[in-house]
Amino acid sequence: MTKCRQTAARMVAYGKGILAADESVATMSKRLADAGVEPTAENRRIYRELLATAPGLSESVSGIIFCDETLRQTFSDGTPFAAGVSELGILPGIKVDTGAKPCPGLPGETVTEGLDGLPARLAEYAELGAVFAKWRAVFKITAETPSRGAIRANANALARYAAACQEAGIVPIVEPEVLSDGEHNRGVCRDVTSEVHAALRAELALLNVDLAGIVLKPNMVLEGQGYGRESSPAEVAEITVSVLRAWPDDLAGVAFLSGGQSPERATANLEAMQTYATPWPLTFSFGRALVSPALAAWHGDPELVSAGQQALLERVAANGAAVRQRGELQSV
Ligand code: 5MM
Repeated sequence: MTKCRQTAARMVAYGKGILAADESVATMSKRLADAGVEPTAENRRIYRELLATAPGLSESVSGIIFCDETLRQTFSDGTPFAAGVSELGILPGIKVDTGAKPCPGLPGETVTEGLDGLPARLAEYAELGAVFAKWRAVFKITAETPSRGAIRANANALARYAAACQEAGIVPIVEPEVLSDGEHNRGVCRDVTSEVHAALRAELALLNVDLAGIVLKPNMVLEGQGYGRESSPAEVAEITVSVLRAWPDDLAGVAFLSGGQSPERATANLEAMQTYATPWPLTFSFGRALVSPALAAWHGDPELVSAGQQALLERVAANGAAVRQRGELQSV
């Protein structure tokens, strides 16, 4: 088994998921400011240390995705983040894309950038302790989008990133996110997500990416936020799994993003997925659905670090319990 396959298997190990704490400096600063916390590098560090050191986090969290800033920071005791979480039994990961930027030729659409110099950056991140990486492509549903051009450009970039990661011995989390903005029904989201995944599979194959050494991080198939009726967990699970069935059996695993769902809805949908027998585990790689309650509980008060950690642990435990139902609930 290659190193990437071994790491990927650990990332999606039974009962565990991934914590996405890789907000860019701009996004994290805004979230801190919205919570009444001064958006300084030190406060971003304190917040990420609060998350990473929540007692017992590794019971249900296999890995944490950090951003460049955090990977270069240390815990309060001087231990670098990567070494610190490794000692806690958690795999350190790094977001390596440089963001979704306007795509030339396609007004209103984006292509995620970060390929220039990527092999050298991956080598440095490996030196800093990262064993997996993440790259997110973003697709918005409107009457005209996503276009075939945007789908192809982003799928190609995701595949080039994935191939570069595997050459560096780093597992790529491959994240094609179809946003839930819009008034479409979940059938439209299914069709767009299917088209995006098909393009992605084709590009991954052309670049000889080993599916057993990647983790797919897709959106759940949902209605648009403005649609008016929320699909039930059973409906979300059925339609999401129907899309994922196109992926070969050797894919290491699927770890969903939460995509702006409430923490409770994301967990309920994840739990409903477990009723389906699939060749790959279906787990979580949530950002907001795990950390929003923690940020609200802490809101920068040093006296409330423990309260913030408890809020995180509550969501982590709920999602860990959900994915531990795999095997017990499977009926299809
Ligand atoms: C944690 O946020 C990640 C990075 O966001 P920016 O680069 O835009 O600041 C983001 O990619 C995240 O990992 C995924 O979207 C999943 O997060 P959610 O909140 O959708 O589960």
